[in-house]
Amino acid sequence: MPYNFDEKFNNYLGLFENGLNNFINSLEEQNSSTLKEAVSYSILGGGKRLRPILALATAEILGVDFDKVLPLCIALELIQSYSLVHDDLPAMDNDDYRRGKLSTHKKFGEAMGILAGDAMLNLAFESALNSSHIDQNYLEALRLVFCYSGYNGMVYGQVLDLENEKNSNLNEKTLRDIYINKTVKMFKAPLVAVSLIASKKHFDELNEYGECLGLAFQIQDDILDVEGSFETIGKTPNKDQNCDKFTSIKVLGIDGAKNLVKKLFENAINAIKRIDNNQFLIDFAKKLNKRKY
Ligand code: GRG
Repeated sequence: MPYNFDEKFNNYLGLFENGLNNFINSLEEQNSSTLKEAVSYSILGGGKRLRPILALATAEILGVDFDKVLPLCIALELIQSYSLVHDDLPAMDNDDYRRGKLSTHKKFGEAMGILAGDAMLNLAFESALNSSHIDQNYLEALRLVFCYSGYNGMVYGQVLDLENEKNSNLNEKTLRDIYINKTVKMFKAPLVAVSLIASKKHFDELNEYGECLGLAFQIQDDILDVEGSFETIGKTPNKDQNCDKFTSIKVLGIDGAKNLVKKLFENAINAIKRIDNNQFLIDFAKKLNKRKY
């Protein structure tokens, strides 16, 4: 069959959504249905599913069976969704909308927002370990995912982000540190975790691709905050601007930020050109470069 990006994307998406729906449907019915409702609300319907799609595409490139990585894909999306639920809480970014609908705490109350997020993180462990293919490589992949999403990754990035929100002396180095931890590591995780499952095959190329892609994605997020609308981004626009938050726009200006995004996507493509069967990941970067949400 001739290669077609949209078709391939939708195949990966279908595979992932099917696995995720099965996982959520299989959650035990409890005396109170609230937790399942809040978890389902937070993870189903909405979300671009970029990280699981990157994992599935990498699996195909490296010749790893999809059923080996699907539990990890579900774990990645549970972590992604919990982080957004917690990020929207009043104590953090305080946003009433996410993925085009009321944020979880607005729908279910603040305590349920916290608890649904906690449950999703734990469900991520359950999903990741619910595999019949657990070997040393797989355990290394899991260790990396939980490292990149936690103390030495996304959670640390969120701490830096909160601590530096109002820091007008913030320099480029600290900003990069925030972005690498808050955003980039969760982009690298699906790529390099699958490489670890495949005995580190093409680790460096995938790592470099993920780093450029993640950084470009975060700077785009800063641009979309300024230029996007609620209808396109599905959350409150101008949030950073209104809070006078220190972002890449402050350091580079809007045109400088756009130029850097372009350069980073080029670098991502150059990195992945060094491996075979790269067309989907090249096109993925090109598509992301044009994103409006
Ligand atoms: C609360 C521990 C904790 C961490 C929060 C993810 C995050 C860290 C904050 C959310 C706000 C933000 C701008 C994060 C940077 C990464 C980012 C742009 C996430 C949104 O990813 P998308 O666009 O979201 O892939 P969907 O909804 O498509 O999954």
